[in-house]
Amino acid sequence: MERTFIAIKPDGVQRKLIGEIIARFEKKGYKLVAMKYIVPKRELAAKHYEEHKGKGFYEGLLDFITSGPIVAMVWQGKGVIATARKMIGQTKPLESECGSIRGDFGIEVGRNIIHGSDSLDSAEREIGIWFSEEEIFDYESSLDNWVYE
Ligand code: DAT
Ligand code: MG
Repeated sequence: MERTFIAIKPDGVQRKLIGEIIARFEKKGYKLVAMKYIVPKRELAAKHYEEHKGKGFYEGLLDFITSGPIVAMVWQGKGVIATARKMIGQTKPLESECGSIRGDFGIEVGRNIIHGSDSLDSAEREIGIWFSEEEIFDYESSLDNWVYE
């Protein structure tokens, strides 16, 4: 089953959006299979955002993502990578649809609340950076038959 890496960034935590965000993914029908609450080390953040190395916002992005606790998660389910990106919205919150997380709760690109993997390759890469196999729990849920036909 498909998996994606989702992180509630320091602004999302400070803004008390942890419960709201987790509830949206739960209510959609996706399964939380891994979660940790951490202040990321700069080395970890740099690995996560290595595709942006050299860009003007890169150092500031690392400063921000390492500035406080974040909620790192793996969510599992059919189509979860693309659907999570829809649920999250566009990179710039002001360009995000209302109803999406960034569209509903954010204004600035540097305070856009949440991260989500953008492809199968990045999902696999990011999950591998943040979690070991033993930290991911693919359990059976009695709700599975009510979510999937
Ligand atoms: P996304 O998080 O939607 O995948 P991205 O991968 O292009 O967006 O960029 C990663 C993060 O970097 C993004 O969530 C916020 C920050 N960022 C991107 N573009 C930026 C810009 N032009 N100015 C400031 N921060 C930016
Ligand atoms: Mg990205």
